[in-house]
Amino acid sequence: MGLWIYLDGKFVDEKHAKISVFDHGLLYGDGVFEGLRSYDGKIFRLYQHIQRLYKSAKAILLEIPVSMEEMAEIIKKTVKKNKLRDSYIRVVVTRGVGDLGLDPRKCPEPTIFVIASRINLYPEEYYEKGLSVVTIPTRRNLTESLNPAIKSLNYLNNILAKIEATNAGAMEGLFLNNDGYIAECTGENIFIVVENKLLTPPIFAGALDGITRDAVIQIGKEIGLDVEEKLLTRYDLYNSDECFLTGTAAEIIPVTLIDGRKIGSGKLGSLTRKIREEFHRLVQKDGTPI
Ligand code: PXG
Repeated sequence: MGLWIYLDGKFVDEKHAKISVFDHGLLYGDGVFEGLRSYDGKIFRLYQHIQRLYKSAKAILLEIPVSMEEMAEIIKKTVKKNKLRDSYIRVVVTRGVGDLGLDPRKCPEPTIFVIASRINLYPEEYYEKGLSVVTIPTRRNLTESLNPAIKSLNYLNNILAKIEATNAGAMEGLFLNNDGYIAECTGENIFIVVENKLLTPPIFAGALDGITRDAVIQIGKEIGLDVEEKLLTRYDLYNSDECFLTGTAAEIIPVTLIDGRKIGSGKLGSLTRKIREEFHRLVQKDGTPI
């Protein structure tokens, strides 16, 4: 027996969890999603993720046909049904089935599915030795075109970036925005440590308003760092003492090489280690019980 997938009001075996070839999520990437995580039976920042999902949906004029409270129940039930305590949860809402034209008015009913499974983004050793990251040629989507704050099903911008990073022999790709400032990585936000300062690009630079990012900003303040959201250049990154990425899937992972420049000592830095320890404490303590 595989996983139980929540699909439009029912739990179905993963083999039978199928959606139509006429679903506009597939035909046009017309939809939104979230990636959450549960730790020891508690979903980290559940309501923050749900709020972001509904904001993404609102931005694309997609009305999710269940309330936020119902969505929370659906997510909790999906984790429970799969008897998972530590899980990665994917929530997807598409425009639904329509015809072969773009017009969303032809899609009367959004499709909703939730997958609760596991994820292992980077091999464990990289959490100690750090990732190598390269700046990639593709620029982050323009805010005025497809706002990176929308977690839409159209991730081609990110996928192209990932391919470019892989082709360059790096583990991750660093996006610049169209003005040349640092935006984020393909599926993670970016931070640097400079002396006692913790710096990260503002959301308007072309980053997702990351929930891990938000938790790290809170942790940074709690441990006495000066936290600042600031436009950053590659020069700032190359000359930082420490650099790390944040994301639900990756959690907190150090970066020790950027475009061939060694960052700080070239190993996991002490503040990154400290922030990661605090983050692990937070996810075990906080969270909505399933
Ligand atoms: N930026 C982007 C573009 C993301 O997709 C983050 C930042 C981090 O946000 P959170 O809220 O998770 O701290 C994300 C989310 C993957 C994968 O498999 C990663 C994400 C989403 C989907 C898949 O690498 N990260």
